[in-house]
Amino acid sequence: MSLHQDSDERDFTQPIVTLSLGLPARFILGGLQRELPTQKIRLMHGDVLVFGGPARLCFHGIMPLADGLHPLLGSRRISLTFRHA
Ligand SMILES: O=C(O)CCC(=O)C(=O)O
Ligand SMILES: [Mn+2]
Repeated sequence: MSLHQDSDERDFTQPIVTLSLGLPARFILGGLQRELPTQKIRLMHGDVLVFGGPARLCFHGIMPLADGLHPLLGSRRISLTFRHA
């Protein structure tokens, strides 16, 4: 998933909450403009990531997954994303 901003919601006062399941992923967290530097955060099975407040509109994405086999979910990653639409 390439670098993007979650900006379709009507209410930016509510955070975006994601739950990662299955294969590990590298989350790319940037700034409020696409051009700003990014950092990578490793997300493992069961990790919850919350971005809200001043980070709510930060650009973000997911690096392509490395091959692997998760003991419960096999060769896949599932991301449950909660947002106030
Ligand atoms: O897969 C993820 O953890 C991020 C998902 C995401 O950014 C989105 O659904 O907008
Ligand atoms: Mn997003």
